[in-house]
Amino acid sequence: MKHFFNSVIVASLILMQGCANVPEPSAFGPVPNENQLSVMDMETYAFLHYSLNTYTGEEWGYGNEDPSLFNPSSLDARQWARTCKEAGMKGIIFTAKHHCGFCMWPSEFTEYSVKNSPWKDGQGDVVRELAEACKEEGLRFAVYLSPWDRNHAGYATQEYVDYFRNQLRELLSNYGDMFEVWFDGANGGNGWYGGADETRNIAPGYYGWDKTFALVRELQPGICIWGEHSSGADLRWCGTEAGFIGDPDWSLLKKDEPCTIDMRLHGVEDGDMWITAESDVSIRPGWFYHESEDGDVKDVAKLMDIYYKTVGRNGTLILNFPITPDGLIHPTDSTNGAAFKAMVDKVFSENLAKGAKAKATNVRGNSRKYAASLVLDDDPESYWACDDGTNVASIEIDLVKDVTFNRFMVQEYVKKGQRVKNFELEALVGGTWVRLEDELCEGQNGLTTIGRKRIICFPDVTASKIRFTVVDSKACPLISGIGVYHAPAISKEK
Ligand code: FUL
Repeated sequence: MKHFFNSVIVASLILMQGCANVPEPSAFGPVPNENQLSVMDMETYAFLHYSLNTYTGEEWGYGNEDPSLFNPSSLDARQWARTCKEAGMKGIIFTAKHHCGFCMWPSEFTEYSVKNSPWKDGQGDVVRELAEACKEEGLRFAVYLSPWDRNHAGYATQEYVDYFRNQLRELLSNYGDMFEVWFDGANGGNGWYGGADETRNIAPGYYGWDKTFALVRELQPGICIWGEHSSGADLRWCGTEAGFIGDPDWSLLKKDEPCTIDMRLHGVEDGDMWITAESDVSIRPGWFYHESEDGDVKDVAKLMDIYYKTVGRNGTLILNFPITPDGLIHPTDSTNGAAFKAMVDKVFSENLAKGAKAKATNVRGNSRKYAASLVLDDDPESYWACDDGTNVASIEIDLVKDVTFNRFMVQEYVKKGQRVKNFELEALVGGTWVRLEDELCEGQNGLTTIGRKRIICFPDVTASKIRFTVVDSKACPLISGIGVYHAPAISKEK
């Protein structure tokens, strides 16, 4: 008997030892850096567009607009920060300088700024007011500094590149930590250029981005750069300003290959650098405020559609709020923004699979450390993993009773790479497995890559079990989260 117990103990120790020895999966392909991960986790953040355009009705100022136009009666950066927070934004990117060249901070390198406006007798600094307001509201702060400057006399010469870098140094040194710097791609063309009033085109390589990016990283080591991928940007433009990212969306590009619009939309499956897709869209048709658009503010239904097609497609969303000539965010924009956050919270507050039973066709080394059930805990660091070489596997979630749902969310453990190429989703409806497709991907057959977060939308289905199957993956799948939700219908009434 004693001999039997000893054997059991020895066997248990061997089993436990075996689990402890299951090797951690290695990373596959490019992985995000810490800065990228922190921005990806923000999911939604705001743009605020505000400049002389706000007073001229333009979208792109020519560069000769009079600074005296800038004299808001009620500029309140705290109202901007509060409104953005109430809309669920985790940070704000501010147009410190748009294409017209007018600086919203008193730059020491130009006279074309708020210091020569009547606002606060030229003593004001919009960038500082917003940086402080963000801090108070617990939001992260960032700047948009347009490389194209239609005011500067030296634009298209080296003198301007030096000026641009000086401005960047000024902004990144004096306003606290920033999460992102945004270098818009609109470049060259006609403009005022200090009175030359002509067309200036720039040669490829003009901005010397490698050097500029090095400066940015030296000044703000925790920042993400939005811009030229070949110089090592962290975030890419997703190819549209309409509020959607492509499907599939790989967070990868090839560093030495030019990036086409198609690559911006979808990334590149066999890319050699990690670069998250960021989608920028305005809550109104324009980026800047125009009274004529007051009746055309995106409503909660449209904003949810955008959310599913951006955050739900492995990217991030920048939602723009224009500032009015008074210096405020318009009440309709605030109301719709808050309704958007309320709806996101409502849809995703209750994971209907919480507490359900999960079993998988393969678990790495049969170890509890990689168990199927880990997809249902709230720990983003735990994940279900398969054995190396097992790239096709299923997980079945037993909801125990019939549950009605219309959203499915799945997350890969991207710290070890984006791996899944295709997956299937099925629901057990009245004893029959039924395939679910994404109703937001019209005409597409099958569900593609996952990445940090993928949300699938479909009409209400009532089922007792769900089966998630990875049908093609670059390496053994690592799934950190699964959620099942029921989104209420959105009423069309305003
Ligand atoms: C564009 C710019 O040209 C627009 O004016 C706006 O700033 C938008 C966010 O990026 O490309």
